[in-house]
Amino acid sequence: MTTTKTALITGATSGIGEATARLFAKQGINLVLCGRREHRLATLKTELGREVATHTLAFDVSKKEEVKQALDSLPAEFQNIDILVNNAGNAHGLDSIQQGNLDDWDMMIDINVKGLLYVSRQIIPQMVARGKGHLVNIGSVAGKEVYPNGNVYCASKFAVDALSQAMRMDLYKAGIKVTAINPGMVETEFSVVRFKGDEQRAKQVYQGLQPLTAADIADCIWFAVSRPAHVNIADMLVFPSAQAAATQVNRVG
Ligand code: NDP
Ligand code: 8X3
Repeated sequence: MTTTKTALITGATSGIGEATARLFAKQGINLVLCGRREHRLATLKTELGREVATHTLAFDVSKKEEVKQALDSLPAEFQNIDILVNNAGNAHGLDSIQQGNLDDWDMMIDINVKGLLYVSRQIIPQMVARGKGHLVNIGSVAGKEVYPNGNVYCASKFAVDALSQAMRMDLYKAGIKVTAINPGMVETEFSVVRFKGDEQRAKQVYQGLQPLTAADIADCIWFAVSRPAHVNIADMLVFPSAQAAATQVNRVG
């Protein structure tokens, strides 16, 4: 007998999270979609709700009380989360350590690290109680190596890398898999957010190469979560073919 699974995806309103929601819906996975932009959540609910049961939750992952309130409000049929995709996150700024903006630093640590922890802490106990579940943490090449001016963003993703390893150690005996997916350059809203809405500067990041798409990373996430029960994809580092390391990018033209 096959039972329908339910996935909770943070940062489902754009980029990698949205692409993952679309792919999961095609695969018949019921969805809890999270993000702050309510109009985008509503649109996704209308669209994907035609394919699978879909619930949306608008909250800021960096606000402890909001996280608790939102996740406590899940209707009974969405309370058993089989797959948690910890994807919400962004870079804010690309400044040297001596010129960094403290508010940018707070956001990156609060969202990328503390947000991932708050959501995970709320969801993991029901996985432990049921003896099964799968956490997919979206890290980055920036969590494997640092690059100039990447400082605090890299630190936040190194923390995600550490937490993925630590979660695996704490949870494997409870029957829970933990996967880290670490993308290189993916063209999403990521660089627009990093450069505070400067679309021209964001475009330049991907000039002269074919970057990954959000759908490429959704494919990797789906690969990881669709393995047989005895297989855990622990860690994936995924580059566009034109990238070999954080600072090694082959641009043409
Ligand atoms: P996008 O900017 O397209 O998506 C970011 C998502 O995170 C949005 O859905 C946004 O939703 C959500 N989010 C941001 N801040 C918060 C918050 N405080 N509370 C709740 N949700 C939040 O970027 P990507 O899809 O590229 O990024 C997704 C993940 O992938 C991030 O963790 C990023 O670090 C990682 N990554 C991206 C790479 C890239 O090159 N693009 C490479 C490696 C890793 P909303 O604004 O509605 O809240
Ligand atoms: C996002 C990719 O290269 O800006 O994590 O760190 S990068």
